[in-house]
Amino acid sequence: MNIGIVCYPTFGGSGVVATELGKALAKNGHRVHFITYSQPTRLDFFNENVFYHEVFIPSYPLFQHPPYELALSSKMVEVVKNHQLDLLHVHYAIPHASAAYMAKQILRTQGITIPVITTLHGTDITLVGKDPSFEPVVTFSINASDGVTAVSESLRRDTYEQFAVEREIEVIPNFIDLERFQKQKKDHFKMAIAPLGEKILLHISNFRKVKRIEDILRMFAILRKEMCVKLLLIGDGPERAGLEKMAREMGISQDIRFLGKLDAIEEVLSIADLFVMPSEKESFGLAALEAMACEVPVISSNAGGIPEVNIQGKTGFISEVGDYEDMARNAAFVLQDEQLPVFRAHALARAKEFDINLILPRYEFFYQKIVAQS
Ligand code: GMT
Repeated sequence: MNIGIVCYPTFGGSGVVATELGKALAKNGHRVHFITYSQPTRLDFFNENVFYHEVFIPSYPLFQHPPYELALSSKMVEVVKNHQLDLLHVHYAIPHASAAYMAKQILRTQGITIPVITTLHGTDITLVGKDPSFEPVVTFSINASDGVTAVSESLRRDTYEQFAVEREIEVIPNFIDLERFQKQKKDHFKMAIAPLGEKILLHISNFRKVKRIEDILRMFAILRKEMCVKLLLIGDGPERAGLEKMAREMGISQDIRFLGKLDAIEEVLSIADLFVMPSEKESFGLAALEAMACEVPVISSNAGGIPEVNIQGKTGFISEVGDYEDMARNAAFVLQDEQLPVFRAHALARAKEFDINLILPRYEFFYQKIVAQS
């Protein structure tokens, strides 16, 4: 098939899922056209079936906010026409689903039918999309899509509860490339970070408020009174400066490293003993799945779709959002030398259930179904 993928090119989860999906489809012989405003972070290889079309937004002094959505629709029209696309698959509803609707209408006037599939990722529904500034457009454009998928059962439920959506929503969970995400031997790195054999806790995110990283600092402060631990924090975002200050004020900063944005996260995951995800909202928790694939158990909140990934008492533990004391107790349990290998093995086994080779055919099947119906 000739598939157009529209996504955010950034480090965020939806962009990563879209890019990895496109790469896997290309390897399977489909021609994949990425349409976005800059080269997706993980689109770092050459493949004869992968094409990248940059959306250019002309500036003009009148525009306080450059109209990205219009430029995106125009680019979609151009790519669909010139490359004979069979379908457009947009990731994250805002503004991609409504931009695709506009492109579809324009193409219809030119006698071209293009099915649109929208994949809902999380905050497009649970946070941003609910805002009255966006809600009518989000509801309309989801209903106007030819096919809709959500990355978890929880997100599917939230969508029906919070929007007047009548479309059938297919749940296709996120996936993992087990060739890339596997535990590597990185003893020298582990020695450098934890020379006394300290256990290593890890968190990766975009450092937004919704991630509740302050709970990690609080649970870490409790835990380090009981055992020798280090905390690594990967990523960057609006909360980082405040968290660094908080760590200094709590007197725990000597055991914490803020590593900033990193690409080769599987290398850091390879030396981690525990992954922490205390989010207030999380439709799936891709970072937790990446950790599990590298044999790292997960201490998490019970937000959204996380319990569909992290299994209580098996691959880690789940606590109520905000209950950092419970998270600290659970972490201390998992990190015991006789427990850790068992949790590690369960984490890997669970991650294998989300192998990209199992999930990719579900997208291909869905594509065929939607194209046949259109
Ligand atoms: O986590 C974020 O804030 C980024 C966000 C995104 O859309 O880029 O991630 C969402 O999509 C990911 C991929 O489907 C999910 O794994 C994340 O759980 C989800 N984030 C939230 O729901 C907060």
